[in-house]
Amino acid sequence: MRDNRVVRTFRGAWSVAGLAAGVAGLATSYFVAMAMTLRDSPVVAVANLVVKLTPGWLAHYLIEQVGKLDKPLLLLGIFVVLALVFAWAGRLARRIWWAPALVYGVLTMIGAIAAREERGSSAVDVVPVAVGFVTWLVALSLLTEPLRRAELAAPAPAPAPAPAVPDVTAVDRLEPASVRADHTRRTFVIRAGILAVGAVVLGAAGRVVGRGRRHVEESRRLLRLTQVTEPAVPKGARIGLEGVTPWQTPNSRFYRIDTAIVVPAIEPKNWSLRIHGNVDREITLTYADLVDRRFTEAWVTLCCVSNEVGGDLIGNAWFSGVRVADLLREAGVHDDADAVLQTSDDGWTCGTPLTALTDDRNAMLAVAMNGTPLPLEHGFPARTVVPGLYGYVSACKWVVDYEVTNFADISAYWTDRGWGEKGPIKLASRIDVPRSGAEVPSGAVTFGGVAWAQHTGIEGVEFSVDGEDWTDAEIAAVTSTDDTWVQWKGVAELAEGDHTVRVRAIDKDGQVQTGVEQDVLPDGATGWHTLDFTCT
Ligand SMILES: Nc1nc2c(c(=O)[nH]1)N[C@H]1C(S)=C(S)[C@@H](COP(=O)(O)O)O[C@H]1N2
Ligand SMILES: [Mo]
Repeated sequence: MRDNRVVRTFRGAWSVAGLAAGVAGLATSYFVAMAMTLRDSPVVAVANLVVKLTPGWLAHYLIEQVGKLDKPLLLLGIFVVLALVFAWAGRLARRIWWAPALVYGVLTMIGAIAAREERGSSAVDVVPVAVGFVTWLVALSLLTEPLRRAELAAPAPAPAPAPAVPDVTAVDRLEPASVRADHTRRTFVIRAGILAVGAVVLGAAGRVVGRGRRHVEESRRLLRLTQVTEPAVPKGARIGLEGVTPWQTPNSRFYRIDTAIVVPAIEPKNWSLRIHGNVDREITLTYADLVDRRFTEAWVTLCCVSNEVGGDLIGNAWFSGVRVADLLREAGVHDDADAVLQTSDDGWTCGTPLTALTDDRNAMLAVAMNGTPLPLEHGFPARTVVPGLYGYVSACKWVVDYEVTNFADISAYWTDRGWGEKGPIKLASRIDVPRSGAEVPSGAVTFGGVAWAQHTGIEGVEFSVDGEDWTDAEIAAVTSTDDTWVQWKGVAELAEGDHTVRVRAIDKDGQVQTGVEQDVLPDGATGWHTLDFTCT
């Protein structure tokens, strides 16, 4: 006689296995995200991505229908979809054991893309989804293994089932088989139970672990930095050509480089900076001390030494903070010192030339970026910004220690790894328009981009098409400090066909940007940015 009861129970069990495995993976990924103090768990990152991808008209329609674009509602929706997909993956496993891996792979890809789209994300931010993926695979095989055994042990339906199911008709129907089935069923229930409890425990632990960052985000949100002003892009800084990188880089688009797998989450009240070493008086500055001091504000273009020719590891923001020169003067720097060894809360170090911190440039212990307290990823609550030096020798984020010292006596994170000691930013320029490989109408073709020579200033920009003579480009007005990049544009009359354009800049010392190509290691790339495009 056909035993439908057993078969039906099992089909449900496969869905339950899928669901339990799915939840377990969500829990581990959530926990890892919180332990890494990432801004959001993968699911929340996906919700953010959905919001970002929702076309304007649809958002508008939803707002009219539902009243607002509701994040909790969206999250609920995502969880419902996930639950269905998880259950489906479990059922797929019954017939095609490897099919769930594909389903999980797709979910993992979506999660990884969402994680990378998060503000200030870095490559390691995909670790939580990767952990979730592994959890899904392990948990599902743990749960489906007893189910497979139970199916083999269970009395088979009378007519042979679909061919993909192993031929179990030969299994005997005596007592031991059903005992075995009972046993494997118990194994299944126990494993599912352990996974469920584990998921709940991890979820709770993740909440506790993530609380640190949430508190700091909240403290940051509540800060009122009265001396910080809103950024106002100087008149004339924009060249007015579409496609050229915006002069001001919003915090959400600002490149991020650091060695921190876990972004330090520091409460302002727990932060202090110690200034010591070759000084008359050691100083310890609290956050309250810091924001009580007189502020300085400036546009500064930060650049990474790892920025390749034509690369985008560069950004321009309005920074607010106190002058490092003033702090060092109060500490009383000894004459024989030539360096400040900066240390961040996470132990990263850099050695900065003392002169760059004490001369007339606006070297700053910054607390705000583009008019808001520093984002956690960019060094909250305080970081150093030194115009004219690459980040790796100057722009210490989450900085907690300035040791006045000598280059001869110190080693720092990147200089230990073969990078140059001093790190002045090199004169450079980039083409943003047209894009490499673009097709543009023949005739008058417009070129544009940015050029920089922080703390020296850009005098001019030249471009050359198809190896012809260098032509002067028009450059936008520069701010008074010369510490920012400059937008440029130019026009050339071109016939149909393939073309090549290159750019070079001239700084205010009269130095012409070199065409000698050099790699980023050890102290920054050189060479002319060159790209190909086609006129149609
Ligand atoms: N604590 C800390 N500060 C750091 C780094 C780091 O790894 N750790 N990287 C430096 C490098 S190499 C650069 S280019 C800048 C980048 O700053 P940003 O991430 O705010 O753009 O930060 C600098 N400050
Ligand atoms: Mo860097």
